[in-house]
Amino acid sequence: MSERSESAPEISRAGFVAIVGRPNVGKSTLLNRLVGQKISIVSSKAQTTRHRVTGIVAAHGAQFVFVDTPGFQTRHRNALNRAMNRAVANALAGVDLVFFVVEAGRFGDEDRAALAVIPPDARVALVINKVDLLADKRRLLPFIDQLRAERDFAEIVPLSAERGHNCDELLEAAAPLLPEGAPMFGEDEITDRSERFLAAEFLREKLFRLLGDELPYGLAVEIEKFDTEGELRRIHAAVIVDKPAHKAMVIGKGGEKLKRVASEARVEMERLFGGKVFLETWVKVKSGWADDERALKSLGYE
Ligand SMILES: Nc1nc2c(ncn2[C@@H]2O[C@H](COP(=O)(O)OP(=O)(O)OP(=O)(O)O)[C@@H](O)[C@H]2O)c(=O)[nH]1
Ligand SMILES: [Mg+2]
Repeated sequence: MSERSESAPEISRAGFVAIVGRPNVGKSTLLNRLVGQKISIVSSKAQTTRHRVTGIVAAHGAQFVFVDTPGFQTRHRNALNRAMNRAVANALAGVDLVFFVVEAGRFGDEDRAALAVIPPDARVALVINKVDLLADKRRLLPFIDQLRAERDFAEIVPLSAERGHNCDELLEAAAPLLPEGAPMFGEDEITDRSERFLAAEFLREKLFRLLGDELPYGLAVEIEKFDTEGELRRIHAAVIVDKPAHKAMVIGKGGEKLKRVASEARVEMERLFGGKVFLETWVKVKSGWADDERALKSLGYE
């Protein structure tokens, strides 16, 4: 084979694609799958993603700049929930394409509310995720028909983000929907978020995964120090909890829980950053932070 035919095809299209849907449908799993690296955190709990996370992919002659968003919320419990919905609306402004993600066989009021946030003039591709969970594949066609009645979709692609089934087909179908133009980011860039942001997110993911059901929603992570010395990153992170009683739950017996959380987060940071990480963590109580606009701003919420 000649060198020319082995090289990547020229990029002639580029655009922003927002990934939108109700909580827990697999938006972040899809972003990670498309980028080929874990940059957006994932858990089985709803409301895992709280911030806009950008992932950059070149495929089928196009540069996709994906924007993962928090699951759109229909219940506004506090200022944090409002900030998360704001992040969804901001991500939708001026994008070239929207991936609206649903779970195969499930379309309810929460999905309908998320769909309604997408501006009427936006181009939308419907992504039907988790098809691996559909025991009876014959249910897919009637489900697609049901969704067609909800909106005019430019493309409809059933896939499994977790297994990687049909994900490249989604990129192939979406590439022609992006505007013609030169790439907006360099070839080796995968996200516009900083290592500092990603470090906080990875730690929050491990907390979400290793703690009980109620705790995650009162948790946040603040990076207090992030120093790079050659290949080594020294990171000091504070885990913010809402109530004094939660502090002990995060730390665990003999500090065991926090140690495990930090060690799992460190492994993922080292994988993504490509160097050693020295991670120090402690827990800080900030009562009512999730309903305090000023506290939210200082924690990097929109
Ligand atoms: N079986 C199956 N599970 C999936 C698939 N994609 C995602 N999941 C699971 O669904 C859960 C939610 O995934 P996330 O990617 O965090 O979902 P999300 O839409 O980003 O959720 P929020 O950020 O909370 O809105 C996790 O437990 C994933 O492992 C899939 O294709 N098949
Ligand atoms: Mg998410």
